[in-house]
Amino acid sequence: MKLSRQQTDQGPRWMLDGQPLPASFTLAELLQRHADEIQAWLHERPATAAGADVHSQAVLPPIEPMQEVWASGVTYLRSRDARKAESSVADVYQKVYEAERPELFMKAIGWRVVTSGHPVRIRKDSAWNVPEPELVLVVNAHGEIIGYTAGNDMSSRDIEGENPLYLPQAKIYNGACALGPEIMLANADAMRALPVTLEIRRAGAIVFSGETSIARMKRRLEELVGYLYRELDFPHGAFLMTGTGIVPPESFSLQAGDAVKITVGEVTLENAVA
Ligand code: DO4
Ligand code: MG
Repeated sequence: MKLSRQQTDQGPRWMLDGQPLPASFTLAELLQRHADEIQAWLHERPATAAGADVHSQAVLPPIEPMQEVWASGVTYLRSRDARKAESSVADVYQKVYEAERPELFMKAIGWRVVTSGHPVRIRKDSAWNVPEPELVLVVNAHGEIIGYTAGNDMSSRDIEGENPLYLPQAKIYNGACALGPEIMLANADAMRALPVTLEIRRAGAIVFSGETSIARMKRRLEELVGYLYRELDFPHGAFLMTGTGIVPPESFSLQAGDAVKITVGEVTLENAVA
């Protein structure tokens, strides 16, 4: 089952497998259910008859304004090596890759998120920028993984490389977080070997492409969620980016006009760089 959110002539509306859910449906309410109740609960929501009276106008990010997006870092060997190469203090990345406690940071609040068809941005005060294609977990209020989507953790490598304490500025700015466009409802077992691909085009030609698999991640998905929920409540549920396993070479930086295409399992996220 696939959830998406669209702007319609009647306002923002959640869709289930392309059919409008009742106007009263919210993701926050769905994410208060336990994982084993969700399918039945969704089947009880009558879709608007054939969507007859609802006309879609634009795709919206599959998140509500109050939901938080968190992110994990250095969960793949490739990310550890890229951080070590860019940083003036390479040691911290080696240590966090090996540590029991993962790196987790807040990436965005729902209203800041963009989705396919909307631009992502690079900071004006940064000269070295990359997209980070990531599996994004959708987690309910009880800390259970109930679905996934695709994500782009846009990152300024020179800012983080100068000093790891600049991480929030390298990671959090306008247009830095893209998710969606759909949420695939699935349990963690269905995600363990999902393929992830990244393709970047410039003036129509591919300038970088790469692929990986969730199976190459060092940490377990439940482990990342377990740390996030240890001392933090998410009454409306949460989204957790799980880290990148694809990093373009050191010589590469995004430019305005580039087209970024990320596929995670069955979800494809496409954004132009503003
Ligand atoms: O330590 C910095 C963040 C790394 C990151 O975002 C990633 O590995 O995906
Ligand atoms: Mg990342």
